[in-house]
Amino acid sequence: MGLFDFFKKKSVEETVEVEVLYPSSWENGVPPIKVVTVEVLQPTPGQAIDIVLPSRDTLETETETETETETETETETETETETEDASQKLDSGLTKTKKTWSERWNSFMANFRSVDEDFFDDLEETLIGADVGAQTAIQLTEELRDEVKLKNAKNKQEISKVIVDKLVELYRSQGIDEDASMHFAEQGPTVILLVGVNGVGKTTTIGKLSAYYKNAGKKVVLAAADTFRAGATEQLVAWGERNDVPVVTGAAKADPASVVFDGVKTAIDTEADILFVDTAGRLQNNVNLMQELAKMKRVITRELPNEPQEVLLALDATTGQNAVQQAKLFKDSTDVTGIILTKLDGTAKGGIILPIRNELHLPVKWVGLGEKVTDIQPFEANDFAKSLFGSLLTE
Ligand SMILES: Nc1nc2c(ncn2[C@@H]2O[C@H](COP(=O)(O)OP(=O)(O)OP(=O)(O)O)[C@@H](O)[C@H]2O)c(=O)[nH]1
Ligand SMILES: [Mg+2]
Repeated sequence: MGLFDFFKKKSVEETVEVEVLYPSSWENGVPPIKVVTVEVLQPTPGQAIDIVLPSRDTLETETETETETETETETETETETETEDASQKLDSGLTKTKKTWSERWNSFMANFRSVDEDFFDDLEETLIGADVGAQTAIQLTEELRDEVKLKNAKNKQEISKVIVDKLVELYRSQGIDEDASMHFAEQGPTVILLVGVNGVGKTTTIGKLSAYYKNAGKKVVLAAADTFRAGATEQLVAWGERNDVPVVTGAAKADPASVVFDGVKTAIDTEADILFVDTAGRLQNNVNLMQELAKMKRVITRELPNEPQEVLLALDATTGQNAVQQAKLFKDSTDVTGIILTKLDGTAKGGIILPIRNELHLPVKWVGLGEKVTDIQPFEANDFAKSLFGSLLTE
């Protein structure tokens, strides 16, 4: 019986069943009708009665058990992200970038009339606006001009597909000569240095990576070589405690190279597999910063001639093109072996990964997708491109 029928009916029953409908939770055109039992207090027409409806949450949980497809999506939002697999985490980490991409894409496509010069100009502008970098945008547009398939494409969907396929291909092909793997010493400890300007996420990344490698069965040691910033050592010590890994520290303003030296000694003496070195993001000036890094490297190499295997540059994705400038600065003065692009979850500028790879020829090895210890992933160009552009094709 519907609610209206119920009111018309002069019921003398104690309770009556009514169907309630929550328009907001319609799924696939099917209204989620739910039957609730209503207690009749005053079965007099026109008189107000209280109907306690089940909350929307209850309705959704119950509906989940009824339909299989809903079960999957609902469970994702309810259970903590721990159960998310890697691609879901990447997908949700890239939400902001994807949203901007699809907005730009939709407005670009909305303006589409025919594949002419204006079309290519608009495409170039759209790509630049999406932070893929001018060089990449021009290269891509040029290649598309010659693309026969594009000229033969008959409708918006086909055109969209040709372009997006090209973008995915660009990500994939850039990675072909790129060594995005992490390198480890054949014997003895591997030293991994984290460098980058202040606030980009070096210390947090060490926290995440030390948990990652500890879980993989490696013995990890940390060295708190940022003796410059007050609180930096404590921050790393906190990560060490959280992950149950030892942290080698020095006094405030102590020579960072001496902390590195102690770290290397500890790693050797305790037969650790990996020593992560946390460095300062800011010294008196950039020259000092680079000199300090060079000194740390010398100290490491003196003890372990093949180390450091990795000098990872952390870049904050939210800074967009600025990150590319920072990378150039570091690349010129340090032997950076790879990039960690942090805070992708906090930005719509995820497209920045293209110019970093395209213009700097440095492999992106990891992506940071949040502040939690598990919010880090090895960078996979294919997965990244699919996550970024896949939705454009289905819209
Ligand atoms: N949302 C988000 N926040 C992050 C990520 N990585 C780091 N952060 C946050 O960024 C801030 C700075 O991180 P730190 O690890 O202290 O940065 P740092 O490079 O060590 O900074 P300095 O020691 O000052 O040079 C902290 O609030 C982190 O929680 C990430 O992937 N996503
Ligand atoms: Mg730090």
